[in-house]
Amino acid sequence: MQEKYNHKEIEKKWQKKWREDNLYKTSDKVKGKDNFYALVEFPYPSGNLHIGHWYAFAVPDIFVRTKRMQGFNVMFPIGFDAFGLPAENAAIKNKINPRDWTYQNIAYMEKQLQSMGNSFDWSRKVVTSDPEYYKWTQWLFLKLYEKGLTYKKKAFVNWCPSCNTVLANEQVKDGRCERCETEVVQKDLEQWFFKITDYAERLLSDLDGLKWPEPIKEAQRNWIGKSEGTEISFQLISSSKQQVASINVFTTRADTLKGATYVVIAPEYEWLQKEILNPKSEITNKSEIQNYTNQTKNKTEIERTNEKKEKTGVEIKGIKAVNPASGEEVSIWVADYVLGNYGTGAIMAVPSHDERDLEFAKKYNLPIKEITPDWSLEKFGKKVTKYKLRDWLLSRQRYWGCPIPVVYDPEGKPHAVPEDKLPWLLPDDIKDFAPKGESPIATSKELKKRVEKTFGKDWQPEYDTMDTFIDSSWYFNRYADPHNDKEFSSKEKMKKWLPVNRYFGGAEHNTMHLLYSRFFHKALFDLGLVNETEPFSERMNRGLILGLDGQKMSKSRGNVVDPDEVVEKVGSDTVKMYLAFIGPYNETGQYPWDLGGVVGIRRFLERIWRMSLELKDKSLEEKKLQALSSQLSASLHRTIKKVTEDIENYKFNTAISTMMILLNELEHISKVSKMPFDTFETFLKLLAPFAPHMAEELWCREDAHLGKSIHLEEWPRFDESKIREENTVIVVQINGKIRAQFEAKIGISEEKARTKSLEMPDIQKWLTGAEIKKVIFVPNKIVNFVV
Ligand code: ANZ
Repeated sequence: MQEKYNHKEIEKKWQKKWREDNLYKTSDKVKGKDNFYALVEFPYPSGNLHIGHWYAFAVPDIFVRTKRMQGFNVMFPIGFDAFGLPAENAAIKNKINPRDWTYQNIAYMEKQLQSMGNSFDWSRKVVTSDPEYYKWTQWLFLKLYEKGLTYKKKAFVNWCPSCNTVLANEQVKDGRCERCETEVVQKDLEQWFFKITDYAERLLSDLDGLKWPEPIKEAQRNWIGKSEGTEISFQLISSSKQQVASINVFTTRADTLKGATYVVIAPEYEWLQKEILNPKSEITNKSEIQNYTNQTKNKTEIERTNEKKEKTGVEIKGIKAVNPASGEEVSIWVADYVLGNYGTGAIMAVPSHDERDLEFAKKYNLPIKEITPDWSLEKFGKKVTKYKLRDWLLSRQRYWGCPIPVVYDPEGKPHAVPEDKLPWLLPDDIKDFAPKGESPIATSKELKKRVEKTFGKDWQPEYDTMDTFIDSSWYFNRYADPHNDKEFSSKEKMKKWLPVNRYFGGAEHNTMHLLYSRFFHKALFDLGLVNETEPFSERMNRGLILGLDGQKMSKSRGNVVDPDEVVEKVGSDTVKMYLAFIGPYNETGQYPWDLGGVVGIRRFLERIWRMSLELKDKSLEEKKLQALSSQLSASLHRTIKKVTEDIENYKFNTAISTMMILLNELEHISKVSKMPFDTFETFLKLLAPFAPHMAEELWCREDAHLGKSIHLEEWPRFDESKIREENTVIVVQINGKIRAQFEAKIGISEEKARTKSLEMPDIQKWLTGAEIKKVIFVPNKIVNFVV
């Protein structure tokens, strides 16, 4: 009886051995090798690895292992993005500390990740909620603060009434909280911001130099939303024709100025807010306007700009605006389809050319004036550039986040916590984490005491914590120097690794994480803290694994695939290889999990196992003696070429099918003759990134390898000249019917092919007595005698 492929034993054994040997630990420099930095988005410690994590981490490992075998000194680090709301929500539900919840999950997930058998360098692990890490998040926050890139202001913000915290625009999906789907409202609150808008132009123009897929770049361009237009000034006059004020409108269509039949200002427009409170104002319907602007406060930006929703507004009575091109007096309105924080917060409405204005004009019976667009009208204005991008709202009224290292003096003025007091620790004496509109940290006695003791009586702590996107905006720098307690990461070490060569991730990060990280890196570059202006040279987005039913996996649908269960049954190598086989990795497609496919891959691995055992029965001498037939040699080199190129282009699926074809051939050959052993060795090397445990096991069974890991072997090279097959089969036809065939050297001349055909008894039989009228020759393929 042949030994069975026991994945459990093999996988455990090799994972332990690799760990003990520190096989994937990367040093910063290896003589003669170039560094290569491969990055996967570090996971949130949600509690359990799901199949999505496998897809995100196990498949890129194929690429990483190949790079290592190709002679690069590869860094492939991993860590945990450990702060965040779910920990806090779970803590509230289960009455435990978010810290305990998080660290329990990390311990469990680390074990699960080990069972994946990935070539992660665990010695570089970072956990964003460790004080050793967040000390530097705070330090970086303060650097940006010193540079004037961090500021506090009162602003209308998105507020989730269920999570009781503010949300960044990016965290509001269709007017609802991204986490709990509660409808988001607007609140006027003092909040901290990063001035990402200062970097809008650089974030946009530097996209051109990045080797990123075009859809990601396009998503960022749209998000930044550059718009070149004109600011045009409109005079406001009272009913007695006195000039009251002037307002600037922003338009991208200055050529339509003559068609502007009314002016609209946003409810937040500062001048309007002041006028409402001004007793001498000429406006006659102040309370109506005030009611309207109050109503707007409950609406989100998404609602206000929703084209399907009916537009609303109120005329500002008692004053008019003068169209500078026509001199006509037009009415002024306040309407919430105009946003306070875009352009100038005011528009000229041209119903004959703008859909929204037309809809509004029809509803309120406003004039619609047909005009011929005329670019000479641009003289009324000055040229301006506007961006849709807003400053990054970074403060959160929640506990489980990096504390903002700021304190307030008795006058309420903010001060940075001095560097030598970092990490500014998250207080540990909080009992109730339930959100009440203010961070639970406000209940900490320890923090209050700490602040008074350190800074003086009546000094107050900042209770807000940072958005977790800050933690993930610089983690890739820390991996280069994860244990440094003097710097966030040394510039010298970062120089060895950054920018990241390949960043594997998901499309959900096209705008938030990827844009925030780019902003951070640029700001740090300007501070002289990093060596380059862009953190990630190449980025790819993977697709999505669906449940067996072809639907998105979710607990409520009951279609979630538990990777632990499958790994237990068929092994990590099979799961990884199946996920690589499911579809091209860099196309954001959706792939349903398919049990048949899993079984297919498992069988493929079992066939390789059997073949290895069969070969083992033959003596080494005999095996080495076998010369490769030119056909097999061509197949082998063609496979090496295809697999190498496919891996580089993330087409792991077609790389696997090419290996399957080669295995068929190898099986066939080993049945009819002795299979050359070095061919099988080459095959194992190609297999190593895909099924690292099995390849290692079969490799190390050969005495000749002296127990040296296959993962340290050199990647097979292909020889282009061997790919070209030397022989071909020429088909001989008579009147188009196949009558014989013979093997010949590629490039055989017409004359030789004809002579050879005529010598064949089968052909002579057919041609006796016939007159050859014509010979048609298709090089390397056909000789056809027309009789
Ligand atoms: C007159 C006009 C005529 C306009 C026309 C468009 C078409 P983008 O490309 O997105 O920058 N606008 C300006 N500020 C606004 C605000 N705060 N809230 C809502 N809408 C605003 O769009 C610029 C156009 O959007 C501007 O050009 C303005 O309408 C409107 F046939 O002015 B336009």
